[in-house]
Amino acid sequence: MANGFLLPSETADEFHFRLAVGSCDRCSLVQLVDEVPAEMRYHGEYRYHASGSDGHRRHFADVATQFLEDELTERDPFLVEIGCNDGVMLSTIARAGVRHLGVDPATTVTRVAREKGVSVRNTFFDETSAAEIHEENGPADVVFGANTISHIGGIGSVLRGVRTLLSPDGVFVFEEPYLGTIVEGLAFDQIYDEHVLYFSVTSVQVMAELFGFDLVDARRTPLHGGQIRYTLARRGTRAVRSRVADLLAEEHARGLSRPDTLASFGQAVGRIRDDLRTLLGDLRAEGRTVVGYGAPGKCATVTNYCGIGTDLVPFVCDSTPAKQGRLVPGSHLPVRPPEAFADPFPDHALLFAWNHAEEIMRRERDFTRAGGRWITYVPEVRVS
Ligand code: JHZ
Repeated sequence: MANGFLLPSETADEFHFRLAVGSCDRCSLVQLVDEVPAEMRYHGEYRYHASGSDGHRRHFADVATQFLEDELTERDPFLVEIGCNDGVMLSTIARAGVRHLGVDPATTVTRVAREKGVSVRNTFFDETSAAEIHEENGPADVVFGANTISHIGGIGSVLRGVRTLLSPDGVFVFEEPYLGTIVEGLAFDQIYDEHVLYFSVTSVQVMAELFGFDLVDARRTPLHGGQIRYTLARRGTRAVRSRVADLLAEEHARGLSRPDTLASFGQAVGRIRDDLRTLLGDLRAEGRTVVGYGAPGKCATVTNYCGIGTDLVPFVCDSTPAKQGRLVPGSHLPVRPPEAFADPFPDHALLFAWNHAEEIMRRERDFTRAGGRWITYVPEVRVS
């Protein structure tokens, strides 16, 4: 499990599952074949903090400001966030004094949100909790989710819940990893237990219609290598932006949902694995040192799929205190604090947190100045 960072003493009991994706030939939604139960993924030990980078903090402050300006303008508006994590978005809404509720079962991270003045309900969002929230607070003008809606296998219950909770002219907005970016950019490390659903505009439109919504907007956003922010509204209540038709046409022209497109993606990913293993093996044979940089959820997929153990990469540095002193799930690379990176600098750094490349490379410019080289592997293995 991508966020199942474990203590060295816990390796004997580690949970494993088969990571495989399939696509539905009726609605074209790509999804995990086996889903790890949600209670095993989001709980009091959840270790991902969404505020962990400058880029994320800026992005979500902008999202909140946009909601305040465009959607939360009527008297006493109400916004609900599904999966509020450490309050990276809701803290701006809370500071503006706007009524809000974060719904998130992961008590570790929501404790931080509460410290920022965010109201939280520690539960999963589904049709039952949505009805309770509606009963207690009235309708929501906005229901938002970022990197959470794609985590929920029981998406039907979520959409039924949103239908109950949303005000007549409210919007359901969610931004999630985009199948188009994953397939085209060969970002295979986005595939892991937390990402149960891999949305495309095509599949989200089918999903919206099935549950009485229109997909009224779909726009690209930059996080995690390129995502899409979808806006759903009750059928017939809002004009549909032309961007939706443009993206649908683009997906159709690219054959994004076609089985042969997905099969070629699988083959290209296999080539990346071979190239990366060859490179790391050659560096080891030459006596060069390689350290991993960042222990994102993605790192579990890459290290396990490519067979990267401590023989090739002795440890990984990550700034998240909750991950330090633990092991990357499955591959068991030890996670150390960022200070270990410069003590001394390795010859090469394998950049697992490639979506934060600019921020990390700026922070670690002494490494490059000292002659250090970065290894990236999406969309191809490269040393720079
Ligand atoms: P990052 C998360 O994925 C988890 P992950 C989640 N499942 C999800 O859906 C996706 O986001 C979309 C570290 N770091 O943001 C911090 C440094 O060490 O790519 C993080 O552990 N130094 C909710 O886990 C990791 O890298 C730094 O300077 O793939 C980045 O994780 C910076 C900037 C980060 O998310």
